[in-house]
Amino acid sequence: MRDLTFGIIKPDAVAANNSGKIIQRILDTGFKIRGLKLLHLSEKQAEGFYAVHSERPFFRSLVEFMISGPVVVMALEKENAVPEWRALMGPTNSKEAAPGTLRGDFGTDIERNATHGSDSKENAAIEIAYFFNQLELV
Ligand code: FUP
Repeated sequence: MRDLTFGIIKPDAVAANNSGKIIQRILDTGFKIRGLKLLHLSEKQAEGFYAVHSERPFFRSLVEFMISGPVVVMALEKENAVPEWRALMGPTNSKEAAPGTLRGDFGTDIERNATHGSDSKENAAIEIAYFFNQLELV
């Protein structure tokens, strides 16, 4: 069954001109792009998106990073989209991510890790709805 997941190309990867390479990898891995846009998040948007982490020590720094430049937000469709997208990204910490994964190839550390991906179908639906309305999904 084909599912949707939500992804972000984060400010580090956009600033390094890696968006195109990352989108090509996404397509080459068999995802269909159902929604795509370039945004510069406001502080409020970033805080809301990461609200679940608001009590964590890294929250402020994460929000500052996420608003430091434009991001690309994406709704991605594939069979088992949530685990497939997380596998393509690799582990959260880019220092531990293998070459061939997006975080391994385009990220730097646990904060500047190039991409975001939903961790469940339920959160994918919430995160897609946070950034896209129905008319923006093909
Ligand atoms: P993931 O689901 O792989 O994005 O990872 P988490 O939900 O654990 O973390 C959410 C975001 O917080 C990650 F993108 C990276 C960031 N983070 C830090 O900046 N520092 C930490 O110590 C842990 C996570």
